[in-house]
Amino acid sequence: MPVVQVPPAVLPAPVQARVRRTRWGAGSVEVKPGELDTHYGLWSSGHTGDARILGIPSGRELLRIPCFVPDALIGWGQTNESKEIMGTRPDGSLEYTVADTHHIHASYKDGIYDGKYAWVNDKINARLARFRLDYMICDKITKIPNIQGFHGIFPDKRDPVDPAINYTTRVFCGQEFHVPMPNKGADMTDNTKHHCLFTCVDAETMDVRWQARIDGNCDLIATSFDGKLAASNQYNTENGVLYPEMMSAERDACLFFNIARIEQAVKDGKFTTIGDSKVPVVDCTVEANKDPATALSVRVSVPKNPHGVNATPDGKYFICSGKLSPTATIIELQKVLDWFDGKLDDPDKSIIGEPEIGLGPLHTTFDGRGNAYTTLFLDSQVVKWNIDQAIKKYAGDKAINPVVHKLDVMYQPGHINATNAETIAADGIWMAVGNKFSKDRFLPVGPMHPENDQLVDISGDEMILAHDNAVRPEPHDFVIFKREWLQTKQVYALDDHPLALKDPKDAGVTREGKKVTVRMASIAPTYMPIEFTVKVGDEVTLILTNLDKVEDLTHGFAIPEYNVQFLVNPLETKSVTFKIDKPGVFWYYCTNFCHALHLEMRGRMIVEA
Ligand code: K7E
Ligand code: CUA
Ligand code: CA
Repeated sequence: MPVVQVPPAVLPAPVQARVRRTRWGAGSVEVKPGELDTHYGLWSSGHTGDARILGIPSGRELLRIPCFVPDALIGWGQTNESKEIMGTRPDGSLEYTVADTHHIHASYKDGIYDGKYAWVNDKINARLARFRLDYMICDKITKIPNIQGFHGIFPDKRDPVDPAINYTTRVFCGQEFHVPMPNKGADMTDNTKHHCLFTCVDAETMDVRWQARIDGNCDLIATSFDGKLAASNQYNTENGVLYPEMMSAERDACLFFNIARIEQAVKDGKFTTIGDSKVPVVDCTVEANKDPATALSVRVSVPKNPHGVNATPDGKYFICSGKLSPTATIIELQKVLDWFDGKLDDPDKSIIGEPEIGLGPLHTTFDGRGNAYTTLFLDSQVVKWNIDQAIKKYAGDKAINPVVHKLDVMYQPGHINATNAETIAADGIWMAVGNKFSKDRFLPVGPMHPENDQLVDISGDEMILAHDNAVRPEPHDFVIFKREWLQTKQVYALDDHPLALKDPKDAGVTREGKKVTVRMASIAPTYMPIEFTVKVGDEVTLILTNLDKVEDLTHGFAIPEYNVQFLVNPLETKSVTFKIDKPGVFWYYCTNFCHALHLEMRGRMIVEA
């Protein structure tokens, strides 16, 4: 949808206000009955450990996608298929049942999203989950070895060397907390032996390709549109353990990685390994990378405990926020590449702007018209500022004020993102702001407050607050993009599962000793079979295929006293395995309203003593 720019100067003031509101692009936030949202939002969920799909501008939550932690609705963490993705202990129980998702990003092709994958991190247990966006399910989880406090992620946007690979093939992962390497009980109080790693995961196989040992830590990650650079802001260049130590330096850094050189070093065998891990680890510490001709990484200094690093949609700059400094730092990527090529003597000369924007700057987004929008945690504001003006000011024109507008938000904002803003096609229509506190914005619900996601119209000169949206704590990051970039499939294919029951005539029970396999079909309003008999001491594997192929015709399957409940969507197959330990009659039934005879959709598991 092109933004219609009506020149307001030629209109009377009251009309200007209306024109700006209704015709300057964004229009009404209301999505009327029968209408659809114009944009998808991918939201992390924080310590509920999953991800969410929102419609924008309505702000409606359309779906939660479980990944790291069990989900009672769909049976995630209970079905054999989901347990295999999540990882189990030898006794079959889940390896982890808690997670903390922060950063979610989607796969790229030609600088925009290709609608194929998205990834999210688990900060608690150092895992990376991948979502298939066609089915909107988690299909792989990778445990990152050797690290703790896995925080930032970002997919690359193309290959640094091969021009034919114009799409995502890597996901970069940052480690925030220093640990001994290996972390197996030695060097526990010797801080000099604690390190952080920057990790590269293969986007397709989800195998860990390589890691890079660094000084200081990683926080957020950004990648360049040309594929050549990835970077992490570092708030703890001091390698401190206590927060006063972490705040002792006036400037920390944005640490740049030269991806092509690192991968060449891995190919050339210039790496070590850590403990039992086979992952190649290259050396990206400061001391080892002083010579630009061979350096794998370089630090650009950023004032004090920066948080957030974001790539501008024109591909030219990375912007870091000061957090403890009231500034944003603009780093020109070509100049960083020039340093690696020996054409720039000091990496800090890649800094081409450092505007003062307000207190507690955290994250930045863009409108595609040259403006940046940064959250100010301490001021409870979003500041809109002009990147070119900030560059001109830094170059010497002190009279310039790059700040365009400030908007109060409610309250203490963290992440921020505008429509299409992480791509080359930022459209400057809507912007969402994730506020960590909501205080008085909603009906009181006791001590535990919701958070407040606010939507802002950024299509005009000034930002206009469009609506408040109470959210369950606590999403951190999110991306928003036009709905045309994502085509989902509404029905599974029977061949997606090797054990799908293709013909209801094959439904029934087979037994091998104490192992019983129940192959079952659901066709509204019945299961096939509607009765089966097992014995105490058996181990039952029940494989259920939903043979209804009508969109939206989802069935549930629950067994009382056996702790079984999961969903099967149209043509989906899932299985559960459980021990039989109680004799009696147990009505299995459909939990998901599917048909006029939904309540009649039930059958009996008869358990003989
Ligand atoms: Cu992305 Cu919340 Cu993990 Cu900033 S972090 S606010
Ligand atoms: Cu099937 Cu309700
Ligand atoms: Ca610091």
